[in-house]
Amino acid sequence: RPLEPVFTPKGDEKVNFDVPLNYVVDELQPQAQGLLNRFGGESSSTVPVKKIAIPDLSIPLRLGRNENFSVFLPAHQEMAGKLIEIFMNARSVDDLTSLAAYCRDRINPEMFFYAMSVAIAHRPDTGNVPLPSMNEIFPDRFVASSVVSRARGEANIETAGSRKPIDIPLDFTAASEREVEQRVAYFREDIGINLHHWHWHLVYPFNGPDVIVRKDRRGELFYYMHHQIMARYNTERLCNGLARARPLTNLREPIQEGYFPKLDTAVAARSWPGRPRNFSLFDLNRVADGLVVSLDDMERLRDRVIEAIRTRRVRNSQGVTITLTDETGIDVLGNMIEASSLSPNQDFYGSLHNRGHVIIGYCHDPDHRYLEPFGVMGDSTTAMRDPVFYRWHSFIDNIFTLYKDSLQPYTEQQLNFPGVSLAEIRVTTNGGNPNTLSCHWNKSDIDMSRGLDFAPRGAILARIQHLNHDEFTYQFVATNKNNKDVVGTVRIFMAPKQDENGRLLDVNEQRMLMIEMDKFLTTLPALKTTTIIRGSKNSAVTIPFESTFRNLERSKPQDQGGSDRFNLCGCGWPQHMLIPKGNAQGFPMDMFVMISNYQQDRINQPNASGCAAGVSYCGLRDRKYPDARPMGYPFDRKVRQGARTMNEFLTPNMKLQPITIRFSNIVKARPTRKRQ
Ligand code: CUO
Repeated sequence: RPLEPVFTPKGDEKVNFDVPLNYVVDELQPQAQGLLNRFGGESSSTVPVKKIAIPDLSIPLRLGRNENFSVFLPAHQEMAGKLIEIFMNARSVDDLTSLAAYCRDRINPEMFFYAMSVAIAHRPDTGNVPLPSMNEIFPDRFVASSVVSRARGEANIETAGSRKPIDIPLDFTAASEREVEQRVAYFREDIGINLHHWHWHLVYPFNGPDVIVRKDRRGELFYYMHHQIMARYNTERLCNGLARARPLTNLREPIQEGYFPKLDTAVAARSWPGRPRNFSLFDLNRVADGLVVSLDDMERLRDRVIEAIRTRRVRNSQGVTITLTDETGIDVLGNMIEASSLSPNQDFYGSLHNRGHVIIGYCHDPDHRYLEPFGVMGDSTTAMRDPVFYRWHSFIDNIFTLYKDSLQPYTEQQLNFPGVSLAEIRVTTNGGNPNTLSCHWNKSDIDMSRGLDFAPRGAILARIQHLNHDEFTYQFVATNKNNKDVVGTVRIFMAPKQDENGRLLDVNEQRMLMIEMDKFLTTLPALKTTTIIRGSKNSAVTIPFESTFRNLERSKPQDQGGSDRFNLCGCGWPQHMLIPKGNAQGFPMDMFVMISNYQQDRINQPNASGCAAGVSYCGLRDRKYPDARPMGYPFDRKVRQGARTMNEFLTPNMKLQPITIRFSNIVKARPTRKRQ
């Protein structure tokens, strides 16, 4: 039975956890009874915490309380894996609560938060328990250190009701405009995008007990979700007059792009290291972190993976050769390249992608002589802030493309949906020109109070400037000439028309930049022409605005639609970043719509329980990926020979429409409500 949250505090209600005395850490034992009495007296309700036999925590306790934690480090993975297993094995939610109370002040806070979040996201009895928002617990991973210290100051001077939000202007990021990469900092440093990425890796851990790793098409989803990040980022670059990201193919060439994060870690009380321009990668020799990996090793792993793709044959860990088939090859490669524990042979193919994150994340101190922690590339909460993330993932994506391009292109017959045709497609915004979308800035608040130690109670808001767009509506006119009703899957994508030099993109280049916008089912009545209408907010790619920024709904109780219920849906592209920024003149793109035959798309399974937002990039909890086609279909393979343009690629059930995205450099107001 899904569990209701243990308690739902209203506003600033103080809840006391009645913890067994021996759970209090040794340093506080002398004052333990006094402390428990004091906090117990302040609270309006009490949650009893059961006393249980505590399992052996020696492995997770190996990481100090004040060290940085990252799942990319093999040693940390092992410790977190053990802790996840302990949390997964708790016999009941009461036992889990008890374990949490015991571990909270003992285990490294970041590892505790990660392992507990993974357990809550995967246990059958915690399906309805909201996960706390990462940006509230560890705001230092999302906003500059100076903002965090101003927040602390504000909290100490002003009482909860009279605190003003700390305004963070847009240019308050990691670089000045002298750095051209700064033009897309609004994307790289967006809180919603970074939260999505962290959440994705939480839902799809690459290591740990089998029940949390073994998921339907997880390797393919690793490929597809990151491929979509690349398509989106490259489109943003083109909007801003920048060339598409260059793949980091040559590990021995200095990395032109530098990055200095301006973040401090509260846990380790240190700054995140930066990387100067034109810095080089080195062999890693950090024995304490369990990381000994050379550039030679990386090249060897790359060559082995490419050889497997070229021959379509993979050597598994038992020495048996397995074939990469059209159906499952991409899934095997995703697990092998990332790598996850589902890799057919980690000894031989290694962990190309993950090692890349750490070799880049440690390039400032490759042999640990300065005792420096990893840079932002070493952690999934922060990696997307750094321009080099996209160069690395462009390289990884190219390897997947090498494989995908070796498959037979879809034939016209495979792509068509006999009897179904699309006559007209368009998008409209309220009061705007048809087929013109509009972007602008918004300001929204995040609450940092839970992440500030020793701060007085009550909300402390940071007011963030971020991209947003006017909501829009799709309208498609479709005809079904069959003499029976049919169900179709509507697949919506869009891509830029021109490259960085203003030339029209070749059809296969444009295909690689196709951003998924939405996917949904529609019934087309027999022998009729139908108008299909769909709102942009319903996108299968995104999660609602309130999942990222909570100021609008925060004060409503959960049963009246308050935002806590959205926490369940933490994985998903943020709604405010659904469309690229465009530009002042109007950025030209092609919108593509296809209606495919649901009979060939369907997966027979019970409906999803609970949250189904953000499904395209995140899948469904405890279910198969709800679309039988390869992810990215119909653009995952090269277009067939003879189709030289996107228009020539179309079959009657598809349609292309030029659209424009216009950007206004203004901050539009959003209504805000104060948290009570
Ligand atoms: Cu998501 Cu490289 O996998 O960051």
